[in-house]
Amino acid sequence: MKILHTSDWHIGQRLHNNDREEEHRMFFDWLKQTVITQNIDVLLVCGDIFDIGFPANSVLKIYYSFLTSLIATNCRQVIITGGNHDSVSTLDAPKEILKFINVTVIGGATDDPAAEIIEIRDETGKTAAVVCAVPYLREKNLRKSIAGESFDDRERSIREGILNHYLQLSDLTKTHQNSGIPVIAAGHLYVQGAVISESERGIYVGNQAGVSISAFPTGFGYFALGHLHRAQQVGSSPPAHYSGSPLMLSFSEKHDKKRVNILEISDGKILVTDIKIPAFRKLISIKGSLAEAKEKLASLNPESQLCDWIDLDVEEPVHDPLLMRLYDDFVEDFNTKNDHFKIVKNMLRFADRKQLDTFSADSGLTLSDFNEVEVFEKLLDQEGIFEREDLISCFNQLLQMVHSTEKQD
Ligand SMILES: [Mn+2]
Repeated sequence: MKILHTSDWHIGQRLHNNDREEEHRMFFDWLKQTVITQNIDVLLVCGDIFDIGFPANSVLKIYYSFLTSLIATNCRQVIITGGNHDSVSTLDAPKEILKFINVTVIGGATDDPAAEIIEIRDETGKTAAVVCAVPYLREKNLRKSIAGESFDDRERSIREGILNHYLQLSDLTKTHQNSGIPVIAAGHLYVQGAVISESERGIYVGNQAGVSISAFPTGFGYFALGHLHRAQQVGSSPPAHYSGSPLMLSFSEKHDKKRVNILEISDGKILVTDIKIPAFRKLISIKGSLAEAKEKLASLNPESQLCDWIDLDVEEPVHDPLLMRLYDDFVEDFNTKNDHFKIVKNMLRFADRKQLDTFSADSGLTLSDFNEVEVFEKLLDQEGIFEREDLISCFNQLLQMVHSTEKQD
């Protein structure tokens, strides 16, 4: 029996305001073909299905089209769990209907961890594996907040809450474990020591709140993780893997090899392999003086199926207003004349000028390098506000309302 583990689809994501729907459609075509050619029985998706809580109808359409396209395949069961980007109610709303096409949705945690336990049967109806489909655990699922509590105490109790959740699931699946049936634990969380990239929007998980993989209870045969966008293995016994996002969600992921993980279960053993996802477009960073950048841009060869996206970072030694004008014209002209390449992010800096905006004081970053939540978090940092989960979740809701009204079709 084969399970395909993927996560962090982020359908509806925009990169520097550029739509990715075409890439997502191509990914889902590829995924459906992979399900067929690899004879996948179960598809397990570990959170962050959508990029925002209330996605546009065109985004929902991509999701439902994909799920229904699996009906004609050998995939007998799809398990969808919610991530920190997902709204529990958006994911859960079609749950009852999706059941009829063998899609199980666990949008958020409830008081009953047993609801997350899904038995996977083989063709003969025998239980071949068990998936503990743990969604993103929100602070309210994990602990009661205590007035006057320190930041460290709060993080410690979040960690304990996470581990306790998995402990309950391990206890609840003891019978299966004792009969040699592999139990797979899903999760949408940060595991200590894992490598993060720029596109992960931290809601409450600062690095300190990460749980060490060795602290998890025993009894699981594999940890199927989501949350981090870089595919990586974070534990070996039992194997613990982040499948990573199928698309490069930020320029910091431009060299990442995107993949899905395949678990092959036979005789109670799990063999883990992975399959590379084709890059439908490349993300390219170009740095240098304007002349150097022009030369590098001219030497690019169109190789991708879709237009490649470019992050152009030009630095000139001496401040020159005329050059600023030439630069803007160049970027505009380049984008008008090119079908295969598009500059989606660009910056012109002068070495003799200190940047005025606070974001770039020491890092060389400008406001456009940050997403809205990161800017809000910087404000909280600046104001020394540590009780931030409610504020950030309120800010996210507002942001999602803005995003979901921005684009309607
Ligand atoms: Mn994510």
